[in-house]
Amino acid sequence: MSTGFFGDIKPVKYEGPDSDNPPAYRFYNPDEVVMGKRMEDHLRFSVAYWHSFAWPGGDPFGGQTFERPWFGDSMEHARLKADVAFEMFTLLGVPFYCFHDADVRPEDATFAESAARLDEIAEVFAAKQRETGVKLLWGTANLFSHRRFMAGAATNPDPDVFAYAAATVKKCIDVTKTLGGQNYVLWGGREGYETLLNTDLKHEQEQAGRFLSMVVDYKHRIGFDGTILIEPKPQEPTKHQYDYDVATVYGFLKKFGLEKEVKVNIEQGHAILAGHSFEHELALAAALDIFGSIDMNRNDYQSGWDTDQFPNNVPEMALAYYQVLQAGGFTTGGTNFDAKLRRQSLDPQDLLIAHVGGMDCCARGLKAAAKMIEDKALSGPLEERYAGWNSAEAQAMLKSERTLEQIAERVVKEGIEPKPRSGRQEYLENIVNRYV
Ligand code: 3MF
Ligand code: MG
Repeated sequence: MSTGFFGDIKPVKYEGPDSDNPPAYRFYNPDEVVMGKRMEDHLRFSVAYWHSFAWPGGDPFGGQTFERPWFGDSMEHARLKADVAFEMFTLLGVPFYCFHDADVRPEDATFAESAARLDEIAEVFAAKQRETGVKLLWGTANLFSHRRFMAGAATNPDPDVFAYAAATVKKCIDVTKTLGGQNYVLWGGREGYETLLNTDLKHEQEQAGRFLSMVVDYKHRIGFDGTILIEPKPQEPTKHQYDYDVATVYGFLKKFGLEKEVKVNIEQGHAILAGHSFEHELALAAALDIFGSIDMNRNDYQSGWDTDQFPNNVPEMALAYYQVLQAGGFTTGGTNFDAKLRRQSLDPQDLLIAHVGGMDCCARGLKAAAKMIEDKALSGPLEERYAGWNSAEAQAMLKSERTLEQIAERVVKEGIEPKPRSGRQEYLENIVNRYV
């Protein structure tokens, strides 16, 4: 039965580019086949529970702007929130959702009571998943909002907080597994520091390594076959976060021997905060074989902080999906909108419209990327640029069949003088322009 929150709106449908009905898909057509696969199976859209249903609309200068009938601290509120959330997933026709423990139920007085409340809501979710066919893309624990985590969770100077965080993550993995979640995400919002003056960086790195190793052990012990994902972010809320970017996470995983066990959930806005482009982070993760999933939300380029806006820059998104497709596409991952409304967007319809627009932009980006791949628009020139490496002698250098001295000798003997060739950047940029 409908909660009535969204009025008498019908499920959002694909109506084609010419539709002027606001809640309609103009480009996202779930059944349309792109590069041999349905769009829905390529994009694997997911709604983030927290921004849409738990965030009150505050900013650093002001509090709540949204008035929602499910705001409150009781389990009744939590159940109403679940009703409205699944109503929205169904209206949008998204296949997945994601949540933190703290988004879905209020905490209780003790750890055990809070865990019991989580189980109670998980039962509600399980029934709704069966009823609607919506699935869990990933579960996660909120180890950053409560004051107990102010100095970190796994990297807290207090071992009791480390233990509390471990118990919380164990519980959240259990619930994620019960709900058939396809991944489990760890984002270390407080895993970092405010000042080195009070921080034993080496000790905290060891704590983080031990923590993650236990998570991976546990996953295998209980037979959870989802992917463990780390979500990099350089700073905010802490001044420096240990999971700074993809390269930093990879170094950390290598150090603790976890590079085959853990992948990354890359967020567009976090990539920008780290001084990279989104496509850089995606390409690097693919090259390192740790690409997992994406959070498709942008920052305002002027504000310099994490504004978590719905995506709307199709040319940028085309380059991102180009990397996703080049990496072979998603396996357990997907496109999660870790995006929130602007705090003046008060109406229930705004929630729908925001997701519809984001999904349409993703569809356009995906289609442009697929066309570039099918036409070998970029891969052709790329192959040509590296073609010299196909020669037997070049391969011998790569495959450690030559020493530095042997190479030096050949350079002299053959009188090798390299001839610079154009990188053709503007030519390639113009090619991309034809697709977006
Ligand atoms: C913060 C984020 C987080 C993560 C979430 C799951 C609150 O910038 O992006 O959202 O996505 O904690 O890891
Ligand atoms: Mg995120």
